[in-house]
Amino acid sequence: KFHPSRKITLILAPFDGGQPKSGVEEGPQHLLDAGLQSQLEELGWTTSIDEPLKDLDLLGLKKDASDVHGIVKRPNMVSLASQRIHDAVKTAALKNTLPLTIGGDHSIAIGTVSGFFEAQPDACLLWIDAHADINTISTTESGNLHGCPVSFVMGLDKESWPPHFKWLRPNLRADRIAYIGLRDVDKGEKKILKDLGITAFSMYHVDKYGIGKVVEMALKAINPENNRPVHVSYDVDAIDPLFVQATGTPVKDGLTLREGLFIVEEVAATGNLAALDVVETNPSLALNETHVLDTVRVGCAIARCALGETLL
Ligand code: Z70
Ligand code: MN
Ligand code: MN
Ligand code: MN
Repeated sequence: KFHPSRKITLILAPFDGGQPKSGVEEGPQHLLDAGLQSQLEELGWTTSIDEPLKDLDLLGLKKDASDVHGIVKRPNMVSLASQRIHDAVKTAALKNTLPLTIGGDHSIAIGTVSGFFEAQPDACLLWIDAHADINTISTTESGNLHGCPVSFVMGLDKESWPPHFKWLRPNLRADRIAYIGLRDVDKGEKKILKDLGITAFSMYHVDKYGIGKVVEMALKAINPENNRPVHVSYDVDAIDPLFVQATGTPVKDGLTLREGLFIVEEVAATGNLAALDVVETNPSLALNETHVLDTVRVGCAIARCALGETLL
């Protein structure tokens, strides 16, 4: 029953406006150059690249110092890009293809999650990350919108939103998201996770229960009958910097590469993976070419494992 269409729409999101470091917009091209598309075809998927988004960086979206809303940086740029990505993901899902969005920074998930959940309102979301990315406009200390996408798609603190996000209709419920890999969560974010009762497994839980039990518990919480489409939003910084160096905010003591791949293998085994994001690959932040190749290879491996490579 694994995604019966066996068709992937590759959505390239070369976007860096959700955080300060440039280079993350080069992520998608590096994964393509590493052979991502042929690797997926090899697994039996038909792939097509969403044409309009190839030139996301040509939308005229330049970092502009006057694009601010209080402490929040580049609300206009992030809103325009995520609206475009929202449309692409929604269209891909409605065509019964699996949207695979390659970032770019994690602010693009404002578009991927809201778009996918418009097409599949009964879906659930697995957020794999060192960070919770659930800061609101009121709690963010950095003003970087890649630290806020989950609060947007949940509609938290909507009164404070920059006016640019009027197009966005929040459609993610607190009982439909689970986290794995957390280890760098802000105080304000911890309070939100607690107040809303969101299922969140940090590295502490991975050590305590083992990754197998953690994935089982995460899926049980958001998809108890195993009948919901699953969206996985995968920030490569969930995996330890030993394996993933080329990313904007490496945080030590993360998932081993095998643990990181196991998570998506297990989702593949449920047969319900229906949307995937792979974000925060930043080739400019590596110390050497080996680091770039390692990180890009991990990005491709996440996609392949999610799409069934290791299923027997
Ligand atoms: C912090 C913030 C973040 C990724 C950093 C960090 C968020 N909580 N996400 N790197 N990928 O700025 O809100
Ligand atoms: Mn490059
Ligand atoms: Mn992160
Ligand atoms: Mn993230």
